[in-house]
Amino acid sequence: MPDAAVHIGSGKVRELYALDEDRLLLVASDRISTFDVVLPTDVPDKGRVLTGLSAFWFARTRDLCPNHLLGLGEDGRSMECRRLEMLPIECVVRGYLAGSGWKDYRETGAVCGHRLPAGLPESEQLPEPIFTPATKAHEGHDENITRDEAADLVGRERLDEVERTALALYRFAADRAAARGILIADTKLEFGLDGDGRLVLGDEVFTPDSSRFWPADRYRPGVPQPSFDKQFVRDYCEQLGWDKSPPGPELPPDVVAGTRARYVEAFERLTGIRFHAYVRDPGVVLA
Ligand code: PZK
Repeated sequence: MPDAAVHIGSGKVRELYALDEDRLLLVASDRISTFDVVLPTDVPDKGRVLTGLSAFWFARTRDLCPNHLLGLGEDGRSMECRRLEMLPIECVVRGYLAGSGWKDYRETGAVCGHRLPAGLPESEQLPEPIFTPATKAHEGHDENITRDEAADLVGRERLDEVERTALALYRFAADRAAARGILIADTKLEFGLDGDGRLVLGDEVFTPDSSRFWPADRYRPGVPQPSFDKQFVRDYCEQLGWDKSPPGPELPPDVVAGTRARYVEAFERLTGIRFHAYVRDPGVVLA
């Protein structure tokens, strides 16, 4: 950590520092959350896996949209970023019916104004991916909004640009991931504007914390799907009978080890790069 860095924000499992006027440092911890609660036990290397995956996707989507990545820390868990004027919306793209998308569809037949075919089962793949913006409320409690509400926040033309870009990014990542046995059911992207008003992709991208990753070989519409990364943690918590209010339970060593292995497996499958090679030299994901 550069000693001049000033702490300017905390996410549930990440920290944000200012390096200077134009640059930020985004540091991913090994903390893990489940059912919206951060657990007291770390999952070793989780921060490195998420940072490496994000950097991998940033490097491969630059032609679809410029992004804020400037460089990786030699620890592999921090990213130096361009400072942006962030847009006040969460840009969610859904390829499958899960989470709040499934809930809204069941209740209204539509998600964020997208009218969908009747009779779709939970977890079904949508005919086309849809852009479903949300407000930036306190973490984990974002509220879906319509296109008109999103346009009031960022302007109609900017929203059209964001929608086109978000859909193109999702298609790119979801296609590659599916070919490697991981379904990206949905994802949350965050965009900002640079000093010239150009749209720039920020935050973290196509990680298991910003997206729903499902194992493709167990995909079966009609029921909730297991999480690629957090299923051991969820199963353990359910088996304990924890009421899902803080504090969360400590995780036993076998659950930690199994979960770490799933994160590393996601990294290796999606990137085609061995995780130990990334730890030795984080720059391998940028090549
Ligand atoms: C920015 N966050 C989310 C909050 C975190 C992350 N490139 C950027 N320029 C300006 N602001 C941000 C970014 C990015 N990315 C991101 N909030 C502001 C956030 C707290 C902790 F790790």
